[in-house]
Amino acid sequence: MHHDTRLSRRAFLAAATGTLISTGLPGTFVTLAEGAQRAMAAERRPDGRLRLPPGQTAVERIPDMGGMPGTASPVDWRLRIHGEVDRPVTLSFADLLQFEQVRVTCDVHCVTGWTLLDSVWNGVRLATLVEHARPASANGFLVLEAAHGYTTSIPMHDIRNADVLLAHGLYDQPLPKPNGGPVRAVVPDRYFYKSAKWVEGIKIVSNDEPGFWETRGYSNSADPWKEERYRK
Ligand SMILES: Nc1nc2c(c(=O)[nH]1)N[C@H]1C(S)=C(S)[C@@H](COP(=O)(O)O)O[C@H]1N2
Ligand SMILES: [Mo]
Repeated sequence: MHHDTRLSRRAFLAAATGTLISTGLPGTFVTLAEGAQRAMAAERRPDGRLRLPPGQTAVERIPDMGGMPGTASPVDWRLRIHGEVDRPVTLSFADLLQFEQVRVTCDVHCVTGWTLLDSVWNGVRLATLVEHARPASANGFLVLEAAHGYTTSIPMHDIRNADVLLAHGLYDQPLPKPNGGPVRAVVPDRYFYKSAKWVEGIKIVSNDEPGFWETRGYSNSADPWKEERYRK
């Protein structure tokens, strides 16, 4: 369905990061059986939207979509919250655990066409962390800064959704390194490239700074129900 895109993304990633992406590609992920797919396609969310956004196929478990992992362990990991804030802070992993902990069950949607239903994440709401740093304005953007220069941005008002997290756990286990450990963002209602893995910084800005994929042809708004896959 999106094979050309997948292959070009793979080639691009290999060139951009020096890492060959070997999983999560066409044919290598396990999709739900056809009957289950059809049943899912008829299901709706509490907000009335389709459970499975257009053009998506549900998979059985989370594929590891690659990217270049950060080197931080929970012991040396730091998170810098900076930019247009009144109280810039640097947090350790131990600090992160001092904030209110939440457990969120949600669906995540990769722009290449797979959807993982009912994934379970443990972490801290992004809103909690951002409020801690006292942003200068409520209407700016968050630039999520990951290892090796991967970035993505989300509007400040999007983090009011209680499901938007900085996650350190997946299915109640420490977040595996390939999936972004020790700490990643989870932004469930946007294509999954907005969910930066190996997050090391959150920069608050009043003017948006489109990120890694957003400056390489992908949509900056990334709404799966509007199929906003590519930049117009
Ligand atoms: N730092 C970083 N974060 C990233 C990526 C990446 O390459 N680097 N890929 C994104 C994309 S396109 C997807 S689909 C998800 C994949 O997450 P997973 O590997 O846990 O399945 O991570 C997102 N976050
Ligand atoms: Mo993705």
